[in-house]
Amino acid sequence: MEISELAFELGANVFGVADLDEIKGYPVHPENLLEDFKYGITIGVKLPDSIFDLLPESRSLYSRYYTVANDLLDNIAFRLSRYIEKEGYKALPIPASKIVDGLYWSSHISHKAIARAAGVGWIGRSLLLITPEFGPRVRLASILTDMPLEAGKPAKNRCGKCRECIDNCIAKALRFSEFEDYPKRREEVLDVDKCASKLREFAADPNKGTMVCGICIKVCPWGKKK
Ligand code: B12
Repeated sequence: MEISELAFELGANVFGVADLDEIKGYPVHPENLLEDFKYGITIGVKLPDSIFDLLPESRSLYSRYYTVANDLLDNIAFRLSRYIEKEGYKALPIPASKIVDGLYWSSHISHKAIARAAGVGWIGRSLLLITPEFGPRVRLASILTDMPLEAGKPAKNRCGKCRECIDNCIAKALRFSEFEDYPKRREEVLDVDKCASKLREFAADPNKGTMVCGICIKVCPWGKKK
């Protein structure tokens, strides 16, 4: 069985492979994280459209399925890693949503960087990974491996003149910036503090309890029913 077939069987809705040379220079943690690995597998699960279409009223629902999606992604990444090891290769699953302490709102590696390099989508003006099929309505995880796989080609930005995310961000945290593949600095596009404080506001609400907002996801035309 192909590893992509197994991923879809386990519940993934998006699958791709990136040659890690494509993200050479990206600040990973720890620094030698990529040493043993040649490829980055990207997996994504799609959240139900209604969760986003009914925002902001549905934010407590989004809060619950945000966690369900993370758990499913971590489960799929865990089981794919076992499959890769049984095939005699190395595999390191990276959790869907883990902020590494001490790093300014960063993690071990950027799932979006791997997904873009794999060609499953592009980095949009919301700074989110936009897929042609589901827009940004997917959550991501990654598996690093030395298993010989066929890598995809990085995807080009297809946001065009659209700025729905920027104009509708309730924290006014998004800035307009012209970039083809990805902004050299995250801060060119996203005021992290403004976004994070809005998320903290929602997380403080007992009916929600997790750092979710979702408006930049809701308004993206690529995610809306065609
Ligand atoms: C820390 C974090 C946050 C922080 C900081 C945001 C940020 N973008 O860094 C805060 C709390 C603000 C946040 C907010 C949100 N987050 Co968040 N977050 C993360 C987390 C845990 C780490 C991200 C990280 O390391 N950032 C560091 C910066 C530098 O990298 P980056 O933003 O990931 O992407 C940059 C690089 O990839 C770069 N790049 C791409 N290719 C290459 C190649 C090279 C060589 C280089 C140098 C750079 C580069 O381009 C990107 C833009 O600069 C990731 C999970 C993960 N491990 O990736 C989830 C993640 C990015 N978040 C996610 C989501 C959904 C959100 C929210 C919508 C929350 C919500 N659910 O309502 C908001 C949206 C904010 C926005 N519009 O970006 C999803 C995005 C899914 C998607 N389709 O894109 C992720 C992937 C979680 C998941 N498992 O799906 N988040």
